[in-house]
Amino acid sequence: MTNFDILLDESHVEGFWRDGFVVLRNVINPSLVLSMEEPIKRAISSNSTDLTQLGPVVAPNSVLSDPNVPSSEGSGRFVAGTDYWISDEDFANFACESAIPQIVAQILQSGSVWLYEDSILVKEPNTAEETAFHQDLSYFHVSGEQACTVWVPLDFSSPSTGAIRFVKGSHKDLTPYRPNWFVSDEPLPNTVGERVPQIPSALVTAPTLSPGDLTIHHARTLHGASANRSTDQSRRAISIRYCGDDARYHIREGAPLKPHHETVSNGDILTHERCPKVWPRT
Ligand SMILES: O=C(O)CCC(=O)C(=O)O
Repeated sequence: MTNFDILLDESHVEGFWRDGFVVLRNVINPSLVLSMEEPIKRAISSNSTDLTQLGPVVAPNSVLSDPNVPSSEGSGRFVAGTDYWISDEDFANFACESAIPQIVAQILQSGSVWLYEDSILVKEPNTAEETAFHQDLSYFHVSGEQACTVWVPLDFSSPSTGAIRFVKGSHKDLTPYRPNWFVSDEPLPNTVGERVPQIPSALVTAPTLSPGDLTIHHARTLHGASANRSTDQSRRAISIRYCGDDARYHIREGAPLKPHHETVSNGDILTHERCPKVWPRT
C-alpha cells in the first residue's frame, strides 16, 4: 500500500491537544475507506456474540443492546467488535499500512506509534441506540498521554445518522471514569472510578463527516454517538486505537481483558506482538 507523505497543519496538532479531538477532512483516500465495505460485511455476518457474557465491544460482533431498555423504537442493530486486524489481512493493512499511523504520529507528536486495537461500529438504518458518553482510557489497559482513537466513517454521518460527538476539553479532566455498557451509562461491574456525569448538550460537538474524513480523539476525551434515524442509510465506522512513546501497560480493574494482557505487567512498554509498532515503518 502507498506510504502517503501526509503533513498536517500545526493547527491540527494544537487543536487536538487543546480540545481533546480534531476533525481531519479529506486526509485519507475515500476509495481506500470504501474498500473496507466488503471486509466489514464479511466480519459482521460471521457469528455474533452475546454481549452480556463478555462485556461490550470486546468479542468480535457484539450486538449492542441494553437489556434494560426496550429497543422497540428502532429495528436496526448496533453491531460492534474489536481486533479484526489479528485475523483479517484487510483490517491489518488498514490499521497498520495505511496513512493513518503516520497521521497519528504527527497528532500525538510521537516518534513511534503502536496499534492497540481496531473495531467496527455499525449502526444499521433505524438504530435507536445512542452510544453512551464514555472515555476510552477506562477500557484501555494502558496509561500515558499519547493514546488516541481514530474514527473513520464509511458513510456520511451527521447528528441524525449516528455522528460521533465529543465533549470539548474533557481530556483535561483527570477524573478516572468507569467504563460503561456503551449503549447505557450503567458502569461495568467491578470497575473503579466515577460514573460518567450527564453531559449538557451545549458542551457537545458533533461534526458532520464523509468518507475521506476522520476524527482523532484523546483517550480521556468523553465522547459518544447519536442514534441512526436514517431509514435507508447505515452508519458504518472503523475505529482504531493507537498509543505513542509514553504509553505503558496499566491493567484496569474490572475492564475487559484481552488474552495477552494476562502476560504483561504494569509499566511494561507495548512490545507484545498483539500491540505491534506501526510507525515508523521499518
Ligand atoms: O461509533 C460509535 O458509535 C462510537 C465510537 C466510539 O465510541 C469510539 O470509537 O471510541
